[in-house]
Amino acid sequence: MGAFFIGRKSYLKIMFFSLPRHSHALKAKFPAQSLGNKSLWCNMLPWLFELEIVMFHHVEPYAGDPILSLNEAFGKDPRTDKINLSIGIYFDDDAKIPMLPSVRAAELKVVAEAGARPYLPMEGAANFRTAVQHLLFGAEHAALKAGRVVTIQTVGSSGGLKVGADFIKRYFPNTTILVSDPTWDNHRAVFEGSGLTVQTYPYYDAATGGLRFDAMLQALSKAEKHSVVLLHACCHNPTGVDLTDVQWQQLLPVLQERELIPFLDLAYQGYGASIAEDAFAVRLFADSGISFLVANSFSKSMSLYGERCGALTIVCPDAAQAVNVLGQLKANVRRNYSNPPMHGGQLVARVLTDPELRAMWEAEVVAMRDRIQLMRKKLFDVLSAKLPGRDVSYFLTQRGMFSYTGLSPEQCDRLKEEFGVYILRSGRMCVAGLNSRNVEATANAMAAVLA
Ligand code: KET
Repeated sequence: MGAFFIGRKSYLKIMFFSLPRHSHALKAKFPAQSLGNKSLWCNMLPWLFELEIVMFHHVEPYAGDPILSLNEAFGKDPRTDKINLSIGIYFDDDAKIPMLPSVRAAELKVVAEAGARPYLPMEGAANFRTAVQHLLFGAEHAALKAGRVVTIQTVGSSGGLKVGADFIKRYFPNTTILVSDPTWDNHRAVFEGSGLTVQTYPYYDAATGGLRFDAMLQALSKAEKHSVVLLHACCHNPTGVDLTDVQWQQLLPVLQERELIPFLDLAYQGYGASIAEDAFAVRLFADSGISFLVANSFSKSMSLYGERCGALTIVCPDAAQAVNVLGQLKANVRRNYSNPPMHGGQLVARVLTDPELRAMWEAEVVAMRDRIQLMRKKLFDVLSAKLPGRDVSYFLTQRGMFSYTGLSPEQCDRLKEEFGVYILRSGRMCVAGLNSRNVEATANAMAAVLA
């Protein structure tokens, strides 16, 4: 008998609860003829004990997510003057997540008309999918007319990225996905989670706060054929540094020449220049005839974070391939979560297709974008007055919700601990969390840690 000791209580617990539960495994491991053997019981107990007590002993602790965990820490911070610039959420000037009037009006109509709640198809609601295609490409785009574009409704654009990543892994199993250096932290997690190899291409220039465009082109011109290139269509996360239209045009032939597969992430449509202009890369690529993927989101543009409204679109070479691609996307959805939820997508479809609500929404997006711009300007004014030797003009040139402040992780920690100002340890600040009451305090805190 091995050295295995067990208390009377545990022994009884195991006999009563574990034996019946594991009877199949028990019969296989200890054949009936050995039941008369005394030592059987001594062998069986540690085995049962292991099944019961140490089943998940190899499960390691989760270190947490750099964005979501910081946002949770903010929620628990008891200080009343704390400032949340961590997560990519647009807050209004009262530090509230807005319920956009256009979306609210759409919701009242949708709820008034709502009937039974059947399952949606695997690919989502038809009216949502068509509305998304028109938003991305313009209603009259030749690629839509040719039937070579497929769109599925997904659980946020995160869901779109994940379904797209699984699709890539299945049909280009040995390919590499190239992401910008740096990128949204979750890109790497999603793509590695699908079994893909993730590498980076040069992007952000820490010296100038701008783009290393030549280095980016050079790296991509050497990439392996059929590598996937993740590109932020607008409002780059975390840097706020975007390609100009001319740079997108210069990038296109490199992608074509190397037969690379672009995967556009369009999570901030409307926060850059305008709803249409922010889709410039999507439309340019579709015009060119190349095949590519787009994951887009309504979390930020319609302030519908918790409704999880997004889509995955794949532009294919022709209509016949599009049919098969759509079929495989549906199969992927079926084996993951079966079909998307209904409510949020119907709000989005209503806002996009009702002319009055659409006009309201477009004006609301302009107001959100303008307010962020105003905060950028205020931050710049205070900081440049306080730190005359330091160039903080990047706050004015970077676009969208984020700016890369260049603060070190230790300076970010100090901001949080001493001043209650939460920005990511990478130095990313969500400018959309600033308002007329906290912008000055933020600038003062930044000046203090930078001095
Ligand atoms: N892409 C990018 C570039 C992105 O910043 C986000 C969210 C998403 C996709 C996912 O959005 P969804 O709600 O799934 O459609 N970013 C913010 C929130 C987060 O990390 O989940 C952020 O960076 O703070």
